[in-house]
Amino acid sequence: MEKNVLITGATSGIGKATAIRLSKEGFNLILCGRRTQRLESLKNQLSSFTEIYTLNFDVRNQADIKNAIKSLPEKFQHIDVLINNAGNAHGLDLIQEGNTDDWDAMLDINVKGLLYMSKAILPEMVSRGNGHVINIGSTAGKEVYPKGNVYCASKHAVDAINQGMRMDLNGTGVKVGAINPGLVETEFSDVRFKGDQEKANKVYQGYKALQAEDIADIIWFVISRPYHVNIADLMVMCTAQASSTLVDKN
Ligand code: NDP
Ligand code: 8X3
Repeated sequence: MEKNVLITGATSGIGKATAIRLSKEGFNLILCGRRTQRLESLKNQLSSFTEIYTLNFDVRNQADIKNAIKSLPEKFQHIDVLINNAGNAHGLDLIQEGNTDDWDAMLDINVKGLLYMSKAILPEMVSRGNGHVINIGSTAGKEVYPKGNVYCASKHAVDAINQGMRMDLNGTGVKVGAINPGLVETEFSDVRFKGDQEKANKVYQGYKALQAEDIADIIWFVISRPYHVNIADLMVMCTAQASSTLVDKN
């Protein structure tokens, strides 16, 4: 049977690059995001390579997720691979100066959104005795950096959930693993700095950051291993980066 892969956050960055990569590797794709126009144009771009279905919802809304998954046509109802990728940082502030709306967004999207998606899809994987969940964490889930406070907390939560999922699903046939990138040049910093392009561009200046396509390559590698091989927890940084706070910029 052809494999169906569901990607959250497919309208941009890592999710979009993964959709493009996997479309050329024989996977059928369910592409999710809030920006409908971007979903439709990606569907048009990739439909000559594979079958694409788009779903438009906010991962914060559990009811919308459930309805979206229920609405899938029969062909797409078995989801072989769930890529929990949707997420962002909102702000980069000292904890005492942080914006509570930003905190809510990061915890609701990066943590609860990932949980709601998993809750909507895991029971079907378990009943089939087969499936693969890939959680996109971050180096920010492995170490904390100044002003990263709540974003780092959200990604530490993803790290914990990834471990917990792997334990709870042990014996069900469902594989679980995380990919934890360092700095990747996407719209991530535009979102973090609320459209301040100058600040966003600065993050990637003076060195070669990871590109979204680099992570897409890794995701392809992870999902194309034989069934008995599970990449449980992978960390990747660009060569110029040694830790969240040590980047060789010249
Ligand atoms: P982008 O900003 O380029 O993409 C973020 C994606 O998430 C978009 O497709 C966006 O879609 C989706 N998204 C955000 N909020 C919601 C929401 N409420 N509901 C549904 N979808 C949402 O960033 P990246 O590609 O860089 O980020 C993807 C993942 O990678 C995130 O989890 C991020 O934390 C992680 N990551 C990123 C790193 C980086 O340096 N870039 C490093 C390590 C991890 P839309 O707005 O259309 O809904
Ligand atoms: C994204 C990378 O360093 O901005 O998770 O936290 S970083």
